[in-house]
Amino acid sequence: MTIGFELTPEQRDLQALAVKFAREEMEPRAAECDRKGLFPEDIYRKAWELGLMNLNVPTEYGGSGLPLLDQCLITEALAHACGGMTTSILANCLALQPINLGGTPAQKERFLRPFCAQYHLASFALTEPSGGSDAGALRTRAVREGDTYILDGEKCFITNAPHASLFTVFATVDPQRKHEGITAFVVPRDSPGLTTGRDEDKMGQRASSTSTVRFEGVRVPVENRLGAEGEGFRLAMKTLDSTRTPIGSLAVGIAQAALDHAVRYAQQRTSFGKPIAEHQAIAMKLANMAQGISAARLLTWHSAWLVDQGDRATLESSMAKCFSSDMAMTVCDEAIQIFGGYGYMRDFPVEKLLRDAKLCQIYEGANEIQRLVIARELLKRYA
Ligand code: COS
Repeated sequence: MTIGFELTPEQRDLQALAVKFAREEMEPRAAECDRKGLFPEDIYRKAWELGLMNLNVPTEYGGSGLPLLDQCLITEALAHACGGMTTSILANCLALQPINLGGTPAQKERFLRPFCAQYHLASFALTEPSGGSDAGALRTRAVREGDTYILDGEKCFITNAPHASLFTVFATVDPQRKHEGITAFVVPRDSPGLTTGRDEDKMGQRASSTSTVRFEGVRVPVENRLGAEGEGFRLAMKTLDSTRTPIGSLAVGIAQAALDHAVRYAQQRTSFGKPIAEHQAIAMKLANMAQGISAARLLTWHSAWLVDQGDRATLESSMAKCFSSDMAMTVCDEAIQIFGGYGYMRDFPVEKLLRDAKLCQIYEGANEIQRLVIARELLKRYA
């Protein structure tokens, strides 16, 4: 396939659909949801009705099976309106990806199809209170008894957990075996012994919902295990190889919103007799912001393109996620600076963007982990 930057008519249509939805449905509610910490499920339901959720579910199971590049275009457009809502909309892709990658055809039929037939939310349950970065050291236990596993443990910071009907859960069948013991399961919400905690009061992305998930003697049939025992860690890593790139796009969408606000403000606001955009100090900031956004967008497109070619994109997806989220923090910070005192006030939109961008440096692997992954992959290429 040749390299091109022109979107196809279908991609432009998808982008236009997402932009329209973001402007008409998400943007008008974003500030209120942020202030009150509301979870606007009616918006998520509408996103599902329009085909803006479950983008990675293959067509044979009723989904749209979109290439990752198309998913990134949609993600960026939605995040321009609200990062938190976009995280909740994307969370299904993260939770369903282990089933896509590691499920048998029968499991895909059983677990994926219902998500395309009806609106449901799913959660990806990997992180634990004892630590999220060292995923190989997780403590949730899965003990086999006949044809059933008994799950015991606790997960934390799980997106959409209070509202999810299905969880992809990573547990260990033998903690001594570290990552070799980790096994993935699909666990329905109504499983006795599964409970979710209170909705966390977050700094940003407050329209998404986050809580703990507890497993106390939760019985999971062996048919709900994804792959063999011990294959869960690699499945989680492969999942993140494709889902970190859209997080990069989410950060790009937030940063683009910050730049758009900053440019409009800098063109209207005058000081020393002219619009502040015409002062070099501000113009340089705008130029740097625009450069960072373009560079990040291209990294996300390249990483998504590699995944769509069937290539392993461990390095590129970590770069896309890490660079874009760091860039988004810088751009939002500069946007606040351009707004001056107004930027610090909740009546203006840019401080929310900074709070929303911050999470992109932390979730789906903290940026320190992304740098570790990048360095390891880089050194392999020199070995
Ligand atoms: N694709 C396929 N296999 C992979 C892989 C990938 N992207 N990454 C690692 N593996 C394999 C390795 O090849 C290795 O296999 P072998 O046992 O056959 O050698 C195995 O998995 C263990 O990998 P590694 O030795 O790299 O594991 P580490 O414990 O050193 O750490 C990191 C790996 C730190 C990268 C991992 O724990 C991680 O990504 N942590 C962050 C977790 C995260 O993102 N959490 C957020 C959850 S969603 S909000």
